Amino acid sequence: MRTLGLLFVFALFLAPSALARTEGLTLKVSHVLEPESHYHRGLLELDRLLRESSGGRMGLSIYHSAQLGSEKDAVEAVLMGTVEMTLVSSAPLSAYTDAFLVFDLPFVVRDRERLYAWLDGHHGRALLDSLRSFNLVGLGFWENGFRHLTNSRRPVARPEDLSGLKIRVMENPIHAATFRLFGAHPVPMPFGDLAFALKVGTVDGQENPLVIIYTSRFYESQRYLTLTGHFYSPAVLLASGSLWERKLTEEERRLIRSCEAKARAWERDFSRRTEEEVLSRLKERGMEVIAPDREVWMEACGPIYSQFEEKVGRTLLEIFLSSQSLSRSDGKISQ
Ligand code: EAX
Repeated sequence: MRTLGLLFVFALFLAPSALARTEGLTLKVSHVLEPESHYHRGLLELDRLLRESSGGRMGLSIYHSAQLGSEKDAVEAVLMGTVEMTLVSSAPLSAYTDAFLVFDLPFVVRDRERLYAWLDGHHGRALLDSLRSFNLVGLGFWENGFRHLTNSRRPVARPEDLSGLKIRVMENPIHAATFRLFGAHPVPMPFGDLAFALKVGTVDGQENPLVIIYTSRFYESQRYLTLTGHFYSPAVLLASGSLWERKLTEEERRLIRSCEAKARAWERDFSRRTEEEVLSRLKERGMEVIAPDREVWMEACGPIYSQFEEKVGRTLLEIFLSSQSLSRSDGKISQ
């Protein structure tokens, strides 16, 4: 009896939250995209996997369409512990760790498989772990995708066609600088304000993966689509450090990690699989699609690399480029 009592006290000490928890655990997770988006579908898959493997004890409640604020707000809420998780593009994380800027360089990602290998290996893990000092737990890199350009004014085939156009960019220094080199007026703005800004003409264009252009119905105000693929955005699934350390048991953390890995693979696959279908739907909705000479765009933004290499970190940049089989000469990168 005494041993049993001691064991019980010991178990309480080891796993206070699980024993104290009489009800299931529903984790609040936010994102800024629409319910048909790859983010939302991937999170639904994570919810399904969590429920299935926890026997219904654990699940997600998903807040979409920036209901809980912009990506910047969402990261802050997770850091403060008021929201448990968020799925955001990696671009806003450069406000915390400069190293995230490496993905924001134009044309730095050419091959998804090579990128996934880097993100899922020790380099990616180290990057996610650098967020721990901000009370953020980076669970894994999901996919936002290759970004393409849309506008309401004219067919854009070369950077000079952008001259005088106001293009919304993410709140990220490399994105703004790149569009300045392309000759546009970059306008940094949170995603939640974008659809309205396009509709009323505050900006003439924007850039995002095809799945977002479709699910956020940007085709309603944007006639021209240029398949530049100038940036690739990874997405990061973040959990609050307070949740992770204080509210979850070891077993629950293990379960979340294993479901996250499966949902991540599912979401990447979904994102890739639907790209072609989404492009044909955008054409059906009346978008004029331009396939530009990408070399010309690469040339135009070459100076960005030397401009930002110190901020990104020279060593990190070299390691990343060589992992992607890219090399740099005269400030330009090539395969
Ligand atoms: O993470 O802001 C953007 O354009 C992003 O693609 C979006 O927030 C998804």
